[in-house]
Amino acid sequence: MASSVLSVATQCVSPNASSVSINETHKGKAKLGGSTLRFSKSSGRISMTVAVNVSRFEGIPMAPPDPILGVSEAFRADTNDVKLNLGVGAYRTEELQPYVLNVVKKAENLMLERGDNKEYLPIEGLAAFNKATAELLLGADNPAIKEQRVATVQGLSGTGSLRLGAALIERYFPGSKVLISAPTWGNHKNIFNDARVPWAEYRYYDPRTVGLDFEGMIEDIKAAPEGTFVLLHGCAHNPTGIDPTPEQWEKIADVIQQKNHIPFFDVAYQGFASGSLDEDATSVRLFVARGMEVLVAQSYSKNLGLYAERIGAMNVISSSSESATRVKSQLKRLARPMYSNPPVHGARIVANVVGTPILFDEWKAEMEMMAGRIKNVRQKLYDSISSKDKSGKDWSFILKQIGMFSYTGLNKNQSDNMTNKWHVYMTKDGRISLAGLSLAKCEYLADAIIDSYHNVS
Ligand code: PLA
Repeated sequence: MASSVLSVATQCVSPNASSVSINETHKGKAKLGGSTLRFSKSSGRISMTVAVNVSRFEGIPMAPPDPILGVSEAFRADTNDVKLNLGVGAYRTEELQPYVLNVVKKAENLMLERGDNKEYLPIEGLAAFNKATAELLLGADNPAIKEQRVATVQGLSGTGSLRLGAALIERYFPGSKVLISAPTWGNHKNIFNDARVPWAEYRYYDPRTVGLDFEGMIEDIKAAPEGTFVLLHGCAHNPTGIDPTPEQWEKIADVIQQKNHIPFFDVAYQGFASGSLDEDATSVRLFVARGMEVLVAQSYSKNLGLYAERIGAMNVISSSSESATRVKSQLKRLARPMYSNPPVHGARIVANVVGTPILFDEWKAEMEMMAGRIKNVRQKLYDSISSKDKSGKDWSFILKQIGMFSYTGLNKNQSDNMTNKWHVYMTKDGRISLAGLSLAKCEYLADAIIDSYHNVS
């Protein structure tokens, strides 16, 4: 622990005091319990400072572990071989190993061959990346892109891009609220709290049907004051895995348009939900095609497996190119004092993969493979649970959910039992990441879920 000076006392102290020694240079120190006394002598007076092992950070309390990333820390500490990490949404192979996509390795080789330098990027990021990411999101021939109505700024993956969007709201829409789904990805609340943007919830999940509370959602969006930002998950809703149908998306767009709200999409799983980049972007494109102004945060953590590269983007689709230019200038102004400019490596990988037709096609195939593996374990988990559980409970919701997660409906006690008894690590809201599950472990997981569901209240 760092020691700090608690008090400075200037007093006459005999240099001959038993525990004290003063050297030739008239300076000295002595130990007293856990404290250190320091002396210096000037003009016949001895000044004494008492350094005690009490930190000036004493007033800072211990933060709780993160509800998602903290699960990985607990997992690492468990020495039991049967342990399974279904906490964080990170793709694993059937052997439960992290996976670096082949297209990523190829893009990195290209970068190495070219000998790309490490100069700072502009504040808004790599131009080739910004172009590629907006086109991937909206479709290259989208009129909004052609009309230069899209302000795109490279961000620190999905989280950093959301944070930048939140900062824009805080600065230019003071007092405006953001409506978020109940439940939502836990970090959404932290992001808006830290950006000092007030938020409220709209109904989303109906525990009775283990499905979407569509009526509740529409009512709550309707009831919000005009000009509210509505945070929507572009696809593969986290944590529930429940997405609106295309017809429901149209109705959601109707209400948002009627109420003059501003949709704010979080697109963290494009291509990862259905296996198709275009299909997973239909929600966003539907709003843009209506001429609405839309905010979209993108992430390449999951679909390109670039988790630690922190690559994503904040896009603002505006109704005019002039306002898009102004918005972009302000996004840059917000970014500069926060992190100055974004990292280049992930941006180059994305730009190379999206901009090289052979790599782009290979990426799509690898994404289909990953999405397919998740669908396979989803099916196997359902088959295992429904054949083992004789209680008659309907587990078909597992198959109806989409994306990397399954929202099991297990409560906190039951989730604790999964971890404490079965060494299955998961978030306490009952979410499991199927991307961290193998076909080989489905039977084991089914036993754990059945035990926790029926034997723990
Ligand atoms: N938005 C949603 C809906 C997410 O689920 C996540 C990641 C992000 C944004 C941000 O990811 P990024 O910053 O890496 O781009 N959610 C994970 C990881 C996969 C996490 O909590 O950080 C999850 O396990 O929920």
